[in-house]
Amino acid sequence: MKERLKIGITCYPTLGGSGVVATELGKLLAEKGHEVHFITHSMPFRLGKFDRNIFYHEVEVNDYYVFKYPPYDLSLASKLAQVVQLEELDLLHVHYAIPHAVCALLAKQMVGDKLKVVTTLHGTDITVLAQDESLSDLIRYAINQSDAVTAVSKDLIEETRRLLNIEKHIDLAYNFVDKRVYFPREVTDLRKEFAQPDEKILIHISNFRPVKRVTDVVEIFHRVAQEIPCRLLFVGEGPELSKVLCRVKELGLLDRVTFCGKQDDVAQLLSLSDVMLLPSEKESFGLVALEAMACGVPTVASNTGGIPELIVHGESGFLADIGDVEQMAHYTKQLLTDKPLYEKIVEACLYRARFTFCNDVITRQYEEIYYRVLGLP
Ligand code: GMT
Repeated sequence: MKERLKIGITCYPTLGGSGVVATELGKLLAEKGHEVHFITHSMPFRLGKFDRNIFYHEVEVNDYYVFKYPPYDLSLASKLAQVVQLEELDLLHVHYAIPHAVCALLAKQMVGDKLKVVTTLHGTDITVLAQDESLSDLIRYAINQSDAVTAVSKDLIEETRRLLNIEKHIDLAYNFVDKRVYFPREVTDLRKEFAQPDEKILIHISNFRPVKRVTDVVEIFHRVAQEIPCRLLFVGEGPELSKVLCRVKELGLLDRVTFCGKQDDVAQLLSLSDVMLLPSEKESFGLVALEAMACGVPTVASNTGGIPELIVHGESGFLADIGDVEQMAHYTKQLLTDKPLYEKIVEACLYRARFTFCNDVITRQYEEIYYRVLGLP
């Protein structure tokens, strides 16, 4: 093994693709022998079992009475600096430019230049926040001052350059899945709890934010269910949930739709599904579609952001214009009725998840970036 590194990781530790990627990466780095310190406001939800190479440092926010807003960012910067010094960390890998990269840069100013900062952009920090003029200069600063910046798709790299007028090199590091966790599980008994043997299962997993266009999922399902016996599983929750529930009721679909709420172990639910629906307005990568792929479930998605880099239209899933629920329903029906096509696409999904977006390849890529910024051979 090359030199063992001491790495600090900061992310949003609650549900969400960026938190999942950051946590899984940390676990894989620890498995490879590196010492990994998570520095977050709460325990990352996928951290799981004890590992002697993994440490967790909780950021506590001081809610002093003169503060109108408790200063989380300052508490984080201060905690980062403390942990770096105490544990002699080599680098901080922060997920999201705002506020995490800014906090890491402040910590670097406090402890000295020897500390390196690697920033990973996940999407909304650019596609939403960078459009806000009150933040764009700060995001540009965070990116330009980081020792290395990575983004989860080529599309996100281009968008970052375009929106922020940035020339700095940005490394492409796609999201990944751990093939030991995401694989087609044996779920015959569990499947019986959701559908009859002759029924197909469609699934949607998200945080139900407007950007996910979850009501489109209902529209697609409505069209498919008119021709094919099927059921729909919703996993996750968020601001659009009540709107979605209303539409399900309006269309008289309540008895065919299951709301599973937030779930940790989605590999099981994916494995019992036939098609994943992801009609998002924007998706810098679409981790959930990769998780589905790895479980042998093709996705019908919108042709937006980084999704076409993950799903090759007609080969490993299907893509349609944003909001084109007719076309998405058409592709879903095609998948559910054309068995040879379905099997061919499932095989392509499994191959792509296992060999292109797999944990070994991407973890190695991140390690190379770490060694590069630290000037290690
Ligand atoms: O999609 C979300 O709403 C959550 C968000 C996050 O920060 O976790 O997801 C972003 O990062 C994921 C991991 O890199 C990507 O797979 C998602 O596509 C991206 N979401 C958007 O771009 C809307």
